[in-house]
Amino acid sequence: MGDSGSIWLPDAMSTFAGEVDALFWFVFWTSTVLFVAVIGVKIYFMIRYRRTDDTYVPEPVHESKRLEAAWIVLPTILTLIVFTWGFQVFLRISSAPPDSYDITVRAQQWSWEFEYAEGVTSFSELYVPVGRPIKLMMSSEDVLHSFFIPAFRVKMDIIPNRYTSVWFEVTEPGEYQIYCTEYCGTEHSGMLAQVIAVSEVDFAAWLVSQNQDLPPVELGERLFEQCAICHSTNGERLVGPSLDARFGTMRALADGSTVLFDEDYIRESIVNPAAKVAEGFQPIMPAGYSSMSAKELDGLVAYLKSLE
Ligand code: HEC
Ligand SMILES: [Cu+2]
Repeated sequence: MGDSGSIWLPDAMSTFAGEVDALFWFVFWTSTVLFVAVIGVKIYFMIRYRRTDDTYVPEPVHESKRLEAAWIVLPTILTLIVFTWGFQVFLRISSAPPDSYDITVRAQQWSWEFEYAEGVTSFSELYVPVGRPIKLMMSSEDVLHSFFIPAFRVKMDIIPNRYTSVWFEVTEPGEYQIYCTEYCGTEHSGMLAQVIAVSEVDFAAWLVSQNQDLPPVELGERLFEQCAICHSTNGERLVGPSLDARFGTMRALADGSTVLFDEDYIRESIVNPAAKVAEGFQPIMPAGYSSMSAKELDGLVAYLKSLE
């Protein structure tokens, strides 16, 4: 996280973040000046015209055309400035440059999946090259989520059955926090990811390294990042059961029966989680993993098998 921003705003690390901030400060300071002026005059009048004598009857006040014109014209000008300025910034933020690099974002309770043009996918880390516009096409596999990168001044709802998109261009290499900012269930606050912004060269190298065939256990370990919000591998009970040292043991199921925790059971638990529900847990594991490739499933099975 860029922690060196002011207490008001985090560091501005995208090309348009400065424009958003400028507008924010304009609205902030005009509001502050108006607030102080209105309250100040009010307090002055309260004291100046307070009732000091029970018999005193003040002169009736008559309208002042000049004053009325002023408080109609000035706020109108101010709101028009904020509107035209805001609309310009809004247009710039909402239309990605045509030469953007596309990344697909899939949100799911409670993890992020990023898929790059080259067919590479990553979980919980969004790699991007610095100095190049990045466009994200985002969708949800289940409920409402919202994608938020404070340092880039980027925020957009992610809605089931519909695409939304944002774009940004990062100005400096570094790591920046991604949040989900739409309450989406128990582990909503843990639905986090990092932007890893690196140079063009490093990004290309990263893509190549990801494209290499990984040994099954390593592939499984990487895929497991999306499961880790619900499954620990150290015995800790999260939303789902811990998955270490399970292989070859008997599992108690909610319907009172038992099942051997073997390759078949792992596979079935992933592609059809509702088929056998572990005792003491809610059947809330997402059904979306049924679209995993055979290779990915093999990797996950190999990884879970390898856990001591
Ligand atoms: C949203 C939370 C959630 C996510 C994400 C999730 N699971 Fe689960 N999973 C559960 C819950 C809850 C159970 C227990 C209930 C059941 O059996 O359906 C479970 C059960 C399992 C079981 C059976 C465990 C046992 O001890 O019987 C396996 C294996 C499993 N999950 C693997 C995975 C893998 C692999 C992933 C990632 C690809 C994953 N899960 C993602 C919640 C989740
Ligand atoms: Cu969410």
